[in-house]
Amino acid sequence: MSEEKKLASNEYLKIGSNYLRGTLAEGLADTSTGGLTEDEQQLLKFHGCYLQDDRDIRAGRRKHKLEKAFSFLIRVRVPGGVATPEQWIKMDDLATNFANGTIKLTTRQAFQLHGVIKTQLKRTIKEINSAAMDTIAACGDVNRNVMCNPNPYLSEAHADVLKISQNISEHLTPATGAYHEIWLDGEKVESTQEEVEPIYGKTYLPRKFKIAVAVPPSNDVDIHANDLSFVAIVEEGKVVGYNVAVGGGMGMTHGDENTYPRLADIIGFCTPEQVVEVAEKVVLVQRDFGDRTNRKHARLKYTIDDRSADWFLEKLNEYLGYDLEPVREFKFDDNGDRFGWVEDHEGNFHLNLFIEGGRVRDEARTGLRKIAEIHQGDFRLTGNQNLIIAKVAPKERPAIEALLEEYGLLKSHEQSALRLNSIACVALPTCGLALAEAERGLPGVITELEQVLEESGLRHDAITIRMTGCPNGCGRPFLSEIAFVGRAPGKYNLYLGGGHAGDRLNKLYREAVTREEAITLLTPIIQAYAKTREEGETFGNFVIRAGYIAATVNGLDFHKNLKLEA
Ligand code: SRM
Ligand code: SF4
Repeated sequence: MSEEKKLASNEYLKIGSNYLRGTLAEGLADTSTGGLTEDEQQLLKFHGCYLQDDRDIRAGRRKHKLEKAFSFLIRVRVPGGVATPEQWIKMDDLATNFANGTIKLTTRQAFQLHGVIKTQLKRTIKEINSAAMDTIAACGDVNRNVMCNPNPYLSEAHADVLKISQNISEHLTPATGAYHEIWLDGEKVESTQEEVEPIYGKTYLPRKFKIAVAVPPSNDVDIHANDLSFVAIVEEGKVVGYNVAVGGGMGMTHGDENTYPRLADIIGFCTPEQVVEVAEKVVLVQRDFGDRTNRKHARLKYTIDDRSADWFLEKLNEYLGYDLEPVREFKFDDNGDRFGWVEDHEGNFHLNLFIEGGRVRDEARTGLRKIAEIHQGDFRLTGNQNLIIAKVAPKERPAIEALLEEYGLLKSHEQSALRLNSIACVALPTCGLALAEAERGLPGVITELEQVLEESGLRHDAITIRMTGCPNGCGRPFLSEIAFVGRAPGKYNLYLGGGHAGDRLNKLYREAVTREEAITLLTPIIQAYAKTREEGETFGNFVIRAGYIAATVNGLDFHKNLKLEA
């Protein structure tokens, strides 16, 4: 038998933190630095914040022997992506008063504020809570913001899945009083009182945990990037239950073959009444069997690969005390958004706007605030970093359209289909892990590719394209038809051949190319696609059929990468 491995250092930190308190309160009160200690930074994540610094000015400050330009990222949970106009206005106020003047809509339907300085952090979080939102468990080794298909045209079925995702979110929110104590001046739990964290226990989960609820034919939440997903099975307009998918994930490290993106396994079916219990038990199996010795091997995908999906299902059934039913049939068409106005069964209207890179700024921000001031419905953040102005009553629509027109938003979705199907993660200048640009880099790459698309008559053909500043995969690049994954400043690994519905991983096509080289490589492939594609053939399928990407797994390629048929 091999020697018992040492736990990862974060495990000791969690055990010793007294349910996520540690020395956070003291660290935040220390005004001699804009930063926090390493341990405090790790604990702060469970409270929804990251310490960052402005990387654009890092070198200059180092030269002048100045402390890094520290500031904080705050991630605000929005379960299912639904926010009220009041909450939008609050985020807008906070962006102006305490952050960098922008609101970031994330790939998991949450809000982010960047650039909040230490002395304003507590006040900002208090204000977020005053608008009935919170930041607890937006990050950290716990369940994160629960995603849900946000498209309201799905009528009753949609209302059901939204409720389910909100219930899962509530059930899996950590119970610790630390959040209230540190940020909201809540009463201190006396040290003699034993606090309990009923689901997670003292050491929480081995690693982050992500859940999504999808409604076919849309896979806009990208189930294959989530540890756990529920796929609604809708019959005659009613949700009869959910397929259960486990073990999806994106993150990998360049050059480390033990890390890889992985598609989820669809292992069974449960009724709507069982969903929250199934979610809890999946979390418990991962809590008990996940690898706590190596954080690069601690996600559920590795727990399953180490033991098999059959083992996992057996264990889950054992924890549940009953068996999941067999998987039901379903089909995804795509993982993008459906832009423009739609009318629902109640006669209300919904407008899916395109927000490039999810960054709400300048004129668009002013316009959306003005809309929030008069809007009676709600706002829905999509998993593709876009925004739906939802539940617009017919009599409300002209006033909203006038504002959209005034602030240049009405035609936001009249872009090339490539741009509309793009995602870029934040990357530079705030992300400490970025190796290359993404949010600031992808728009220009698309502009250049648009020329080729235009000449080839493909302006309106949806091809998914995603760019991330590193292989952690925050923009879910490995599930797109074209992906740029940051390798070094100005250099990307180019991937091709993902499934158009996010149901097949793409493959590495060329390593460490510049943006210009990538465009030169892509140009003839796009031209060939225009000329020789078969009826209805997606770009991802074409590059494999045409032989640009090998259709066989050679042992080094990604796990389970062969599912050619969508
Ligand atoms: Fe992410 C870490 C941004 C969705 C996988 N992610 C980070 C950090 C916090 C960097 C850090 O640890 O210092 C990034 C902050 C950048 C910044 O300045 O804002 C960051 N991730 C984001 C967001 C904001 C990207 C965006 O442009 O929208 C997304 C916030 C989602 C949210 O609201 O919760 C975001 N991150 C994702 C996704 C996509 C998803 O979940 O659907 C993934 C891939 C799915 C997955 O988890 O497998 C993802 N982020 C990671 C990883 C790699 C995890 C892994 O298992 O290897 C890291 C690094 C880590 O955890 O060590 C990371
Ligand atoms: Fe940062 Fe990498 Fe995530 Fe992009 S993919 S936000 S660069 S961690």
